[in-house]
Amino acid sequence: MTRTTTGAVTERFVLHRDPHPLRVATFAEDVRAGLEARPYQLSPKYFYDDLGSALFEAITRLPEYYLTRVERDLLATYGREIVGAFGEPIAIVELGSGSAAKTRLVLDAALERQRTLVYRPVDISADALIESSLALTAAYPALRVEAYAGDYFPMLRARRLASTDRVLALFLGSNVGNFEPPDARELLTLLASSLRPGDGLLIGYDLKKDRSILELAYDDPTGVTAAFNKNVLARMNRELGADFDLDAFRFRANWDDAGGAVRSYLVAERAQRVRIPLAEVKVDFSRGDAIHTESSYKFSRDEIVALASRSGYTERVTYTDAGGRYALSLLIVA
Ligand code: SAH
Ligand code: AVI
Repeated sequence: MTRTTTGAVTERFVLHRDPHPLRVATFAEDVRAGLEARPYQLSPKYFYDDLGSALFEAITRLPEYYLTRVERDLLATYGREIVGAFGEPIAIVELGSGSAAKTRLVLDAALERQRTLVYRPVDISADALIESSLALTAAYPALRVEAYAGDYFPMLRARRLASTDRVLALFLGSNVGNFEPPDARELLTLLASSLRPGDGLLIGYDLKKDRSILELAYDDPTGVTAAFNKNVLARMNRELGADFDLDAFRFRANWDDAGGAVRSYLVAERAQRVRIPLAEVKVDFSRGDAIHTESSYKFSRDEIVALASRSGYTERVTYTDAGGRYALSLLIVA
């Protein structure tokens, strides 16, 4: 079913969303499939309920998590040049917008060139999406927000982004790194097919670097990232009636050099049975059993350019910080 509910929240903010009961059923089905699989796995998209989005925002402020700060600096330096690569007016689409804090740098650059602007954020975290959309329409009188609360894939398959305007799509924050390579390719291909030749995709990604820097960025000493991961257990307790004991799991993040990703896990500290009534599943964990919660792939520029060309884009320009930590590539739909 692809029913959605749509409503004008304010005069310049329209929200499209999946009806709530369907979202809970999908969560339950995905949890059952992931905990019946070996090794156990859960999709990182379920980190992001209201609390998960707030914990992610806290991560972006950690000294060890350099990604957000470096990307913000790149957008502050090159935002005008990026927007200037297109004729005006443009509309801006964003996948996984979150708080959209860095997006403001792109909106500022666009609004220097055109009087009004349409911004179309997509995010699975409805609370974060509504909060950021309200904040943006309040801060930018010339902005109209058409937001979509839901998963990227069904939204793109339903062609909800079709537009006659020139579009600059944003996929920031190394979000692409949370997809397995075939899924990243499918997502970028779907996005290209919803855009038109000549439209742009600005993709932000973390570059490969020393293991020690990466492992510290993903397992910070304050434990914010551990709490962010454990929130998926808490969320199953809240929404699916599960009885996870959060203290019985320990968080671990390791750089997998062969795979090119930081892999995150929640590891059972002791043997235990967990019941998840709404997913109709019982799991008997042995001590040391790990649930894979997230992969964060790291890239070289060449890898992104190759992924882009297999997905229907050509590279216009790539920007990197002086330390070579992070990159933004402006891709054009071929
Ligand atoms: N762009 C922001 C936020 C990144 S966090 C930044 O760079 O800081 C990742 C965001 O993507 C979250 O807001 C999360 O809710 C959203 N997200 C993750 N998986 C998603 C999916 N499958 N479909 C839609 N949104 C998703
Ligand atoms: C949103 N995503 C790109 C983050 C990342 O870096 O993989 C999520 C995150 N996980 C742990 N810290 C941050």
